[in-house]
Amino acid sequence: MMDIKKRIDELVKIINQANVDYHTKDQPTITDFEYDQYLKELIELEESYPNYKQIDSPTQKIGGFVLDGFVKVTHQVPMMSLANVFNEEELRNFDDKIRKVVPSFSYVSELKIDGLAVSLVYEAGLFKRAATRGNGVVGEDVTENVRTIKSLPLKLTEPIDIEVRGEIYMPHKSFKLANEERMNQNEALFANPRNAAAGTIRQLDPKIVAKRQLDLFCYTIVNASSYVKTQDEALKYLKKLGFKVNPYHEKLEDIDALVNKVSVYDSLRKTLNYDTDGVVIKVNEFDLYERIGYTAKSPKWATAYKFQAEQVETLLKDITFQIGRTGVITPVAELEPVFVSGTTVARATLHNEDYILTKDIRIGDTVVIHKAGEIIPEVLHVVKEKRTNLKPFEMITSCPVCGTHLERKPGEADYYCMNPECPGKHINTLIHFASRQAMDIDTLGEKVVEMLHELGYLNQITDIYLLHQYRDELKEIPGFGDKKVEKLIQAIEASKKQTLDRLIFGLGVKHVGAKVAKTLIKHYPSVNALMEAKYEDLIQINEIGEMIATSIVSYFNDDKVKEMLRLLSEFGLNMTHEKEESIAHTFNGKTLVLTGKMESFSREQATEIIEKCGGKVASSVSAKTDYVVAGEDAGSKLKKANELGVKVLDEEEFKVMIDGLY
Ligand code: 0OX
Repeated sequence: MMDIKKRIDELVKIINQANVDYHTKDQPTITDFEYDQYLKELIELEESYPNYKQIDSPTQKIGGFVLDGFVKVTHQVPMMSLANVFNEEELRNFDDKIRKVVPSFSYVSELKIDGLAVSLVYEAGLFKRAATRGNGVVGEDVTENVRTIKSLPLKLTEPIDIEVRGEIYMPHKSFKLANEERMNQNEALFANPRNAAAGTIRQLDPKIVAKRQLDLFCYTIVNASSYVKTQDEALKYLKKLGFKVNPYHEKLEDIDALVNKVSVYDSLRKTLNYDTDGVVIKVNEFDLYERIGYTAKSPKWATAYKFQAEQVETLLKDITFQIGRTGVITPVAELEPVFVSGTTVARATLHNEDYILTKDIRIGDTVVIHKAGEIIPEVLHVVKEKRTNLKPFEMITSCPVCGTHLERKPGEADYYCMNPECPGKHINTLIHFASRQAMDIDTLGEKVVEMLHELGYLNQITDIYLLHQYRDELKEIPGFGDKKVEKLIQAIEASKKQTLDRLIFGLGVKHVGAKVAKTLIKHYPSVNALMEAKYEDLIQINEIGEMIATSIVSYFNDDKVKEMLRLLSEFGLNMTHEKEESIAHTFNGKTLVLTGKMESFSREQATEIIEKCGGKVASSVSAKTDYVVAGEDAGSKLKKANELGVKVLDEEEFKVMIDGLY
């Protein structure tokens, strides 16, 4: 037993150090593979020996239980915000005011991170609580979410009581991934990394937060003068304690030094993998703070010099309208192409009618554009002096594709084409239906769908399953040919066997992403059952709220949808979900643990097969385990199985037992 405790201690040390090297210092010391192996071993040991779980165990960063809501927290010391200055004159004014009160002092400049402020409480060096700023006096307890941030130290290098503040942000890479996922889940995209970080920190499921890869820079010690004398020392001390401190800060003798530096900070922006929106300047000496004083909201000894976001002027040639899969109509600015923040931009979103009217954007205007979050092109405002067009924008009233009258729902900013037959919708519906996460018809990608749509072969989902009738014609299309058409038809045929959740997700029901589809089929194991689903029953399901339930009921109640599903069933698509218990198999009701590498199956495939047989796959071996399936290089789990006398199956034995199921 002592050995196990020692190993757990050792693993905690190794992984915590690896986290510091990778996430705080940006200098990885072990490979991702080694990291995963250590973490896996630690998770297993902690599951088997929960008494030995360390208080600063890195397994806490995976995200624990789902929360009911966020508890309010009153900050011991209010969280102040920063006043802003936008040019050199305002910056010098800020400096003048201070010099009137205190004659001699220095400054510290810090890169301003564009995220959301958070306060972190440590007791005896251990992470206890994290809270958002809220209104500055009362924030929300987001401890469990912040705990998942890899660079957050759970244990400081000194056993002190301390409250620290910093900025949570979402790196560009995580932002891109988060938006890709939202796109796949049929959800509205985050406008910029700050919104994404704020939205993520308010997630009730810390596991989702862990996946989103937020990060954190710390910059303030509350009651700092009890620890150090200057901000410069505070930053050094924070670093020493184990916090991640942004490297771009320095001590400056006077305001001229900062004026000379602003452009350096500004040009850094393009090279960083996170958003910054300015430079923060703070008086360095803490003993001067009381004398310089505070306004109601912010200290007078600090200010933020805000960068001008890179903005360029260009001509708005036209406003076109894009129709989404759900029928939502999005106005798009067609621009004279310009170079901004690293790429040429020719189109930018105009969001919705209200956005255009509020900013009074008109076709022919010279507009100023930027990239929100350095990524998404956006029209900021119009250069009114250059206006020649006197005709204000008018939202279209009918669908640009099918001509149906558009509807704006009460309380929503968007217009919708409600015609379920609208081909404009269908092309997106078709692309989505065939996509990897849905029916996975890999030869039916976006370009092929577009082409077949243009040629009149594909207008709605059911047309996909009629394509084989046009085999010979399709082979004549330039770029298609024999092989490609045969492959396409085979892939379409194979898709008929896809699981029900993929079909449901593929239909593109508003608010029904891949995850919701998986949940749905557990409760409604057939398309017919779903068509009968009642709103009152749907909202009883965890994960399904009023919005999703309403959307499901209204989708399946449509006669056209019913007819489409009837046809799909007639074509031979799988319309049911086999409940696991229905198969009588040796693994039915049994718990299996997978370890090592199998030649013929990936972990996911093996899990799927076991679940099909009615079995369950657990991550660690215990007395409750019925079988351990051991592939090549099986490690500690195999050892444990042998110690506990759990039946071990090698790959061959496993194959025999699942004969016919793979
Ligand atoms: C930042 C940042 C924000 C201390 C007292 C008022 C503001 N976003 O990077 N705030 C502060 O300082 C607090 N420093 C920063 N670097």
